[in-house]
Amino acid sequence: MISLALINQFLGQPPNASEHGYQIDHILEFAHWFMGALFLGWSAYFVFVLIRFRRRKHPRADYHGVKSAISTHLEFSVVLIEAVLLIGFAIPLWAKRVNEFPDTKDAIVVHAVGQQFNWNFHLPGPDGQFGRRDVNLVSNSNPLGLDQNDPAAKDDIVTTGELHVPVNHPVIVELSSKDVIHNFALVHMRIAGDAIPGSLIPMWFKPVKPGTYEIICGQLCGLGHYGMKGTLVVDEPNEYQAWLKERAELAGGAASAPPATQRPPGEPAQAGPTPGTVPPPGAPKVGNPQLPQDKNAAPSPSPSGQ
Ligand SMILES: [Cu+2]
Repeated sequence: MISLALINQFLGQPPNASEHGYQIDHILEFAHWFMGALFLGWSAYFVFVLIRFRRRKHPRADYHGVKSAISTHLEFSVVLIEAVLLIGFAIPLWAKRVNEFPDTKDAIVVHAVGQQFNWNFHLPGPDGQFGRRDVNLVSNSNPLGLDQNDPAAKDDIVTTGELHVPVNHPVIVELSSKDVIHNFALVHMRIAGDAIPGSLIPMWFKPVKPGTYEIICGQLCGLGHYGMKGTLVVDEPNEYQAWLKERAELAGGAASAPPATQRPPGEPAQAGPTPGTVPPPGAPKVGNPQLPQDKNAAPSPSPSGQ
């Protein structure tokens, strides 16, 4: 039976690293073998028909057609097997994925936000609460527009391109997008979900094998789609805690820095000493914060190069 299972590997499927993934692999194995058998069966039938009804032997067409019921039985068997695959396996597995979410108390909850052509991740930090995000605060150094004035945002962690999760722990990823439709695809975890602007779409998985895996975008989202990759690192619990601590320290450093120069519209400009964000490397110098915010914002080059 082991060699029967090799069809997935033969077709280039990477090894599974999630708890539910083996169920998906079983369906794929069965479907691949079943389709292989159908391909051979229909091909053999096609060759048989070519020979059996060749013109030399039947110069005139027979308008009565097939009298035996064998093709009806065969067709019915194929439909039955496909119905069992769909109703017996695929739909229950899908229902479990979308209905039986783990309790948010036991799970790691992460926001994944797609943009051309990157994945940004927002973790709530030790307080377990996501800080407020505002599209008006989005800048090169603040890709998610995290509002540092919100107390819940102080300990939040924002990373780009790399997400760490602990092994054997359910992870809920809430997907959204800043621009077009992307698809957050974790092939090794056998899970994927569309990231759609204006929606928050949850998906979940439980990694069972520590390692470094690829995050890809599964929707053709623009010219740079091919490069829209990230890294999912499944850590042992102590490594995960170390990563969290390191990230929280970085976030804490940012939180203790002066508040952002960019304010939501309508909010009065701050008096007193010059506030400023920490500019990203290579960004032009930030000028007088009293100027209108669009002059302060670092220019964001169009990623698509249009
Ligand atoms: Cu994309």
